[in-house]
Amino acid sequence: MSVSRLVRSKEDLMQKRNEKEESAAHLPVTEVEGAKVPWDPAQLRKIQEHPCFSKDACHFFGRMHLPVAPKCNIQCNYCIRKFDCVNESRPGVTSKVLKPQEALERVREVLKKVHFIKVVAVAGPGEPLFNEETFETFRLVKVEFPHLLRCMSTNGLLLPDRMDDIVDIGINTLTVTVNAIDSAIGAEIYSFVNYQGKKYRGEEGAAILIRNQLEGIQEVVKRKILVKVNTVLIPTVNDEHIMEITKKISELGVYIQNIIPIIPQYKFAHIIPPTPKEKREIQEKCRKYVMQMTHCRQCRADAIGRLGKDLQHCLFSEQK
Ligand code: CLF
Ligand code: SF4
Repeated sequence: MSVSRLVRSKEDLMQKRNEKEESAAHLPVTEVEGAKVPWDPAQLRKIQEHPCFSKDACHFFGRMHLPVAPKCNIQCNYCIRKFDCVNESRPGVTSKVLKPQEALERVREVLKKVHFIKVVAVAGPGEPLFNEETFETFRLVKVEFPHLLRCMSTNGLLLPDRMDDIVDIGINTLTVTVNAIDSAIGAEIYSFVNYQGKKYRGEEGAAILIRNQLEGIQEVVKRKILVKVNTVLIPTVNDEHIMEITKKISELGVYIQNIIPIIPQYKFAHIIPPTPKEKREIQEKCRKYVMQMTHCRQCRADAIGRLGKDLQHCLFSEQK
């Protein structure tokens, strides 16, 4: 890109940013349990540099995932657990797990070479809230790099239990994967839910997961953390249920939704994935209730760089 085009693009971005800030002043106030909760203008300003929460930002700014969370506490029927969590990652990819101190060193090393990283995130390879290393890592990174946005992607089971810790480590943006709000549909999607030392199956397990996801989202929104909901679109299982999910999360004050087409594997290997047209049609309907993300690149749990332009292979040879 020529220098003049780059400058023009940056000016365009600044103008759009100003327009957004202006419109942010008129954003509808979210109601949570009858209380009015406006989106926090400070958080909204910050996400103008978040490549997933702002489509404009994805051309200029990048994110860095720290793969510090190997264990998971549920079993999604579309996930083969030897790979990264597919709720936020490309299937079939395994990231090398780092210890918190190693993750901090990786941030130091990357920031020396790559100056457009604005977000540091934990998105696997398992469930971030089920691994103490996630909290330890964010604590370390927060002290040394307080200016970076802190982002996390979770299945939401432990959200109510870990709320204070989420606030303590200063999470700015949170993604929760919600594939059903009806436990009968959830029972088709999750084989089991492992909660507080006990394994629950069927509708009982799905009901615990859904309750904690919705209660957790509500509490997180109250704490002025911006929430994205990922929803895996599974034809014949939850496709006709997606609008209900979207209406519900709209009531909870979710900022943006990312509808991801299922990649058939494991117990859902027989499912025919939605066509791009089918996905777009559902997004169009859902857009009336919650802003839709259309630029997700289904990153790996160790992705570094701008979306779709990952640098980890060039920076670290073990991440093939
Ligand atoms: Fe990572 Fe996710 Fe945070 Fe982004 S990714 S934890 S919100 S910093 Fe982004 Fe990647 Fe799509 Fe995720 S493009 S898979 S939406
Ligand atoms: Fe797999 Fe993620 Fe589901 Fe856990 S939450 S089973 S890692 S897709």
